[in-house]
Amino acid sequence: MRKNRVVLASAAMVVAASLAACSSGNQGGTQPSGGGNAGGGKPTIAFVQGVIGDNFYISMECGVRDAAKALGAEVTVQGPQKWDPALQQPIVTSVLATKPSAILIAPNDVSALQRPLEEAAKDSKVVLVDTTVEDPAFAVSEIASDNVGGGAAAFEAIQQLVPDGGKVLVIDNQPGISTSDDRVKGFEEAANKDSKFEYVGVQYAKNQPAEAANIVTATLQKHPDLKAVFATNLFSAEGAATGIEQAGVKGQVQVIGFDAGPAQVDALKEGTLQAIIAQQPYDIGYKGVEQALAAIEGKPTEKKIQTGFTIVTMENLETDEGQKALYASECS
Ligand code: T6T
Repeated sequence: MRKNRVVLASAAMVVAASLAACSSGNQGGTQPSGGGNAGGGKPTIAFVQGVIGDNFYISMECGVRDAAKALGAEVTVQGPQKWDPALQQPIVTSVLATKPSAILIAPNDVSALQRPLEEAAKDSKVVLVDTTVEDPAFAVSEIASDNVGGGAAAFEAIQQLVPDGGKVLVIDNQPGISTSDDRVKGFEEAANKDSKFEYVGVQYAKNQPAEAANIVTATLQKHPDLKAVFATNLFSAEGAATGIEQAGVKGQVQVIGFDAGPAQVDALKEGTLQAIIAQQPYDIGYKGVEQALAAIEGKPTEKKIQTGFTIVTMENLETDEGQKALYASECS
C-alpha cells in the first residue's frame, strides 16, 4: 500500500505539468456579441456559482475576487441553494436585469441553461467556468479541468490500489452536468479496457452526501466483494466516505474522490478515502475574470482554457504541493 501511494503522488505531478503545457497551446479569438461597461466606471462582473456552500466554488470565488481587485472590476457573487437548473435560471434572469459587463457562470445543466445563456450573451460577455453547455459558441471563453482525463486518472489510481482488480462502482451527482459526465466517461473508458475489473455501473446521489452513503451501503449488500468506488465530486466523495465508515469496510474498499474540501481531507486522514483529485478552482476563477475583462475591452480571448489537477494522498498531503492543492472555506 505504501509503495502504491508513492506512485500516485508522483503521477500527480506529471499530470499537472502536462496539463499546464497543454493549456498554453489554446487558440485565441475575438467574440462579436454583447457586453459593455454600462455604469461608465469599473466593469461589472456577475459570478454565478454552480451551488453555494461548495468549497470548490468558494475557492473559485476567491480567485474571482482577487483578480477583480488586481485588475479593477466590480464583482457580485450568487448561486442556487441546491444543484438545480430550475433554481439557477431565475438567478441568471435577475443578474441580467442588473446589466453586468460580464457573467461568469458554472451552468447546472448542459441543455437547460443553453437558451438563457445565449440570451445573456446578447447583452453581456459570458465566460463559462467549470461546467459548460451543449453549444457554447456564444461564450467568450470556457475554463475547466480536464475532466475526461481526471476520470481516467481516478481509474489509474484504483488500478494501483487494487492491483488484482475486482468490482468498481461510480457515484455521480446527476446526468447532464458536463464536468461529471466527462469524469464518468473517462473512468468508464479506462475501466472497460482492463479485464481484471468489473464495472458495476454509475449511481446518482444528486449532490446529497446522505444519498451517496446509502448507495455505498446498498451496493455492498448486493456486491459484498466490491473493491473500489470513484466518487465524481465533493459531496459524492463525502457521502461515500461516510458509507464506508458505516459499513465497517474502511481500507477494504478503496475510495477515490474528486475535489479537496475539508471533509475530503478529514476522510483521507481517517482512511475512508485513499486519494482525492484536487482541481484548481482558484485559477479557474482568476482566469475567468482575465478573459471577461479582455472581452469587455475588445481584446482577443482564449476560447478554451484547461487547468490541471493534483492527486492528493496521505503521502503528499502535508507537502507544499498537497497543501496548496486544498480548497478554501473562505477567502482571505
Ligand atoms: O467537482 C466540482 C465541480 O467541478 C463540478 O462541476 C460540480 O461539483 C463540484 O463543485 C464539487 O462539488
